Amino acid sequence: MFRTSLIYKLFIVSFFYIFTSFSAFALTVGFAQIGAESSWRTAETESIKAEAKKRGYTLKFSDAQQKQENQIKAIRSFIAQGVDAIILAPVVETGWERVLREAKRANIPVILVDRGISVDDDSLYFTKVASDFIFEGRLAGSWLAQSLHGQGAVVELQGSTGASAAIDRQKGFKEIVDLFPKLSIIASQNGEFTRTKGKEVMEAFLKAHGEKIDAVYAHNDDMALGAIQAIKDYGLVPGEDIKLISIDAVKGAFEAMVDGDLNATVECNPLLGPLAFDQIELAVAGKTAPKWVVQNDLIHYRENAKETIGSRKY
Ligand code: GZL
Repeated sequence: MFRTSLIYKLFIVSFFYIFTSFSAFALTVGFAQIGAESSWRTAETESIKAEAKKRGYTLKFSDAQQKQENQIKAIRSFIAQGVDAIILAPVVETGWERVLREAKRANIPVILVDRGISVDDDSLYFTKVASDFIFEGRLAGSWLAQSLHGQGAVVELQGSTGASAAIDRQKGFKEIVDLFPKLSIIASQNGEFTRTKGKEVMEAFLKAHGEKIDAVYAHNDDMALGAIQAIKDYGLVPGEDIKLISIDAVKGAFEAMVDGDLNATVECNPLLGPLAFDQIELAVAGKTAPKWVVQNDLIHYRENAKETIGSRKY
């Protein structure tokens, strides 16, 4: 009697173990990515693809080429395919209610990564895994105010219009600049988070304001690298004649700091794969998560770029 009940219990436990591991193995996840506009974005995509592979999940990937309508189409396709969860990096903050209601009706949890959305009903997404962009803007503003001794003319290269990263990085930076009456943002324009557009916009700023410009605030490193090229073409020395601070802390930014062209960059970790899939596992297990899983950021300086560049993971 005793032996049979022990064997019976062992059978139940092992069956449960096999079933749960197979059910985790069988997870299929749809990832609606924005595009490949920056090296940060590429690093994020690689992190999510690598984590799916590591956990044995099937990942259906869609590159929206920066268009919200393509992301919405991808989400609808994931719903039709009956995926277990959806990862969305929302290109802009607004216009998601309808399609997220469709995902909710289909009982498919949506995990936001890297950017946020503005919806009245936050049950439309499970959680958001992202940095605090207002904090990043404040950090950049504080460094620049200190570096310029509280006075000077700043030009701003904004990220793509409507993106929460651009909206909040601008908000946080302006909060600090407004504390210094002699520090002003003399020009601010959309550089689309790309190197090419960042160079173009900086060329226009230099044409209009030339040597009046004391500093550049770029919402991401790729635009800052474009601005550096424009400053060199104009005949000025980036990092000296015009100081530059940007956000992301990608490898290219560290190389520019080692060369002396970029003064500082605020980290915005793109390696969101592990955290994103942890949230998916909570969601499919019927558990809850905070509405925002915050990535912490810090600032990196030209002065110590040489000793830190070797340890960078992206
Ligand atoms: C930030 C992300 C931004 C990066 C840019 O989470 O949305 O988009 O800062 C990227 O490099 O293009």
